[in-house]
Amino acid sequence: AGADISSVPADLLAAVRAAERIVVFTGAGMSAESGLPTFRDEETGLWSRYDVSRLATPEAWDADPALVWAWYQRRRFQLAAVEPNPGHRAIAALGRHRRVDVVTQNVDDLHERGGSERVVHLHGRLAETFCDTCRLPYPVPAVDPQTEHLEPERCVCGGRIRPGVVWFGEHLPADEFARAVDHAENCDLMLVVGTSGIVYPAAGLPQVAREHGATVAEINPNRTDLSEAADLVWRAPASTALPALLE
Ligand code: BJW
Repeated sequence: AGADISSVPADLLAAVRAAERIVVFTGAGMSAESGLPTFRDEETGLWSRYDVSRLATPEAWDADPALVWAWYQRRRFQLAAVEPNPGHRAIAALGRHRRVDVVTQNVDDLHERGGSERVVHLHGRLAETFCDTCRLPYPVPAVDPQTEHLEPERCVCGGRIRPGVVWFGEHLPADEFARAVDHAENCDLMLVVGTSGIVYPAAGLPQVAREHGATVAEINPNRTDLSEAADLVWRAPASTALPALLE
């Protein structure tokens, strides 16, 4: 479904036009129309097909690193084959003449490839890899594994090379989270795009923004845990809503 400027809610358009500092807080729905699956959408979501406890936890890594590594290598490989969508590009375009900070839960790099320069990654980056023991960065190329299992490479220290993402039960990178809180406290508009708002502490950021006086607007085709607390809601997909709203 397309969204042109005439379908943009007037109060949302007015909020964007009035804002001096905008935070765009994004989740997997932001990249869905680029071809990357979300986590929790029924049928298409990654976790309708995979068991999260076997893949996205430190316990999963300890139990079967080859299973986890193969899954992430496949996703890293897929990422190289997709492109930013018009939503990513619209956010970047707005950032060229306004202060826009992107705070993303996404592990893809589509905001950067779409042209955004100010991007905080709360849950790490698929493109990065590091040693699970000495924790030094250890870049390895993305490959498409032909099997369910793929042994991770070894670091010189003997540790295993793991994906540079934040699993359940792991702490978010402290510096990135601190920057996200700072942006939330100091913006006057937060656009919450394509996140279910289930995963904490990231999902607490809209509340931080509200408590500091910002308007919070949700852009999502579906209702979420954050909808009720949002000042404005637009039920629309990111790739058409954002260009109509921001450009
Ligand atoms: C569209 C669209 C379109 C579709 N356009 N929209 C309080 C209570 C209970 C538990 C906790 C708590 N606080 C913390 C926890 C534990 C846990 C947690 O939050 N659990 C909850 C599930 C309850 N949090 C953590 O463990 C975090 N760490 C932490 O808290 O550290 C402190 C600590 C340490 C030790 C002990 C205790 C505390 C870490 C969280 C790490 C999250 N990692 C993942 C995986 C990353 C790697 C990977 O990619 O594999 O991050 S989980 C996954 O969920 C991923 C995402 O970033 C994250 C959020 O998902 P997102 O982006 O919202 O996606 P979906 O699929 O959920 O939603 C998609 C949305 O898009 C939907 O709304 C659609 O409608 C929409 N959509 N098409 C626009 N075209």
